[in-house]
Amino acid sequence: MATLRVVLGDQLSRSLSALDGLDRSRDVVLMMEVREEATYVPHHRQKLVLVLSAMRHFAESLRAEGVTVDYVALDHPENRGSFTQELGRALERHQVERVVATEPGEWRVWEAMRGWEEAYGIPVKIREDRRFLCSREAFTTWAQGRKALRMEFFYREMRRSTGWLMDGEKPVGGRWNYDPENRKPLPSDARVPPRQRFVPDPVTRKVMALVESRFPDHFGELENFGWAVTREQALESLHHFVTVCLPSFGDYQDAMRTGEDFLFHAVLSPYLNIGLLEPQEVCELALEAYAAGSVPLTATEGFLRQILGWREYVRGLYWLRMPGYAETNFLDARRPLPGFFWTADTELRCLRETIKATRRNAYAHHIQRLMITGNFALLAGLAPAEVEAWYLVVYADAFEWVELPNTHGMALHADGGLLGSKPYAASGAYIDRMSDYCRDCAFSPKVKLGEGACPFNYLYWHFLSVNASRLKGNPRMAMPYRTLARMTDDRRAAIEHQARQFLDALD
Ligand code: FAD
Ligand code: DLZ
Repeated sequence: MATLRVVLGDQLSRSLSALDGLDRSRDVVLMMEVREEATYVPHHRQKLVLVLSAMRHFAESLRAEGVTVDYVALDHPENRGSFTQELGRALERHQVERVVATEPGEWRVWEAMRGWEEAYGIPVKIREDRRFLCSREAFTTWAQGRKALRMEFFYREMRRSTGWLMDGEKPVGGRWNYDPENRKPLPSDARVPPRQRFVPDPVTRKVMALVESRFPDHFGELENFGWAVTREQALESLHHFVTVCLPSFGDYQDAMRTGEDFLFHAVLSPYLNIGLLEPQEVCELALEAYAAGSVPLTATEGFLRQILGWREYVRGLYWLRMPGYAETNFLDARRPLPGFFWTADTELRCLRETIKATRRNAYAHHIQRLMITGNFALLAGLAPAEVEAWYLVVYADAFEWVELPNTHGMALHADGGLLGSKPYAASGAYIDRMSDYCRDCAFSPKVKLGEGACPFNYLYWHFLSVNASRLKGNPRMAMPYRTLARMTDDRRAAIEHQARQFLDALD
């Protein structure tokens, strides 16, 4: 039976279920560059280049195996601009009896895909995406009947089922989680290894020119483009990370330093998310390094937790709760996104540096995303939908299944605590402890109120104050609310006044 096999831009894995049973003599693999995917949000230009160049390289690698690939380029004169429309046009070109695809990563595309069979009157088989360590079905089973869907308990189940870092029924080292050891500030004399960059080859350069000409107004610098665009390059990055950075990853996971955009982080999320790497092989390589004695347990566990724990958990949650998940707004946050999220034109140095790095690299590490831009959005009461759209635009690794739970749930607490037991709200003291941003800032984290006070300080108390009816009953918030209650009325009024002035100026 001749089959048309659809491969999307984040499905660039040879092991993809849509390619199971591929018959080289009859089947056709369809890959489509379409305008709708580049513009449903105006992605960072580096993300566009990464996805399109990696797609083109993947198509070449299939062709080198003797597979027939029908590749529709973005600038093909007849390109109709969307997956559904392009599938229709492809079905006019090919005599096939069925279409096979792998379930997509985003709800939006899933809905479109489910309409294909009816739209074109041809059998469409949508197969499971097996590239995750926990299937959607297994996550649903785990979630059934639970009051709280905490990541930590999910992660323990995943440790048990994979046997990774397990000593029989017990976690290796006697603890499940070494998070408290993963929060050291970076010593001022610490040396950070340089990052690998891959010089753009002719395929990438051609895509860069295409993106420059078609999407000149999209956010982000392109000159720095150095992402891996092939599986071989992504594997090189993985090995570099495990041998050079992973040993220090655990200690400095939460640290931030001006000009050090990557520190000891993996910088592998874009490759995992588009399929150039698979989570299993990434975890296994880290575990091998641990077994060989070259990486400490704290770093290995810390890293494993991110991939086996957080990454699988947010994906499970996304599919469990969509489409309603995106609609909640527990804190009733409504303020529009300030313009400086795009321009970096702000006096707050932590925000300025994080946004500049984001523009430069289409990357910021987790703590910058959560505790700088995310924390500000939370404290300032920015509207979840606007913040989520920003996160989906600006990072090379941004796909809704992973971006939305992290932004809506973890950073903004807009899901009312489904993902996190309390909001990740912090004042300037946290930023000062974990970074060097405060050093040359126009504001001081030591000044709580009045002239020169760090806005994170008074916004923090203002946030608690305006959300008291929603958060005061949370046992994990008891301590800050007790502190707030001990403040004099005058002090509370002064906080309110300064916070209002600051927020009004944002508007
Ligand atoms: P490391 O810190 O080195 O971690 C290793 C790997 O673990 C990552 O490559 C990633 O695959 C996985 N991982 C770590 N933390 C998470 C997490 N919280 N959720 C899911 N996977 C995780 N990650 C994305 O992949 N895409 C997104 O669009 C995205 N948006 C985010 C938005 C916000 C507001 C926040 C707070 C986090 C977001 N994250 C997102 C999670 C995390 O910040 C990134 O995965 C991480 O920064 C990627 O950099 P890295 O590869 O150097 O990761
Ligand atoms: C992100 C992206 C972009 C920018 N362009 C394309 C494209 O032209 N063709 C394609 O197949 N995929 C692209 N992607 C990735 C898709 O947006 C992704 O496959 C869906 O969001 C489903 O997860």
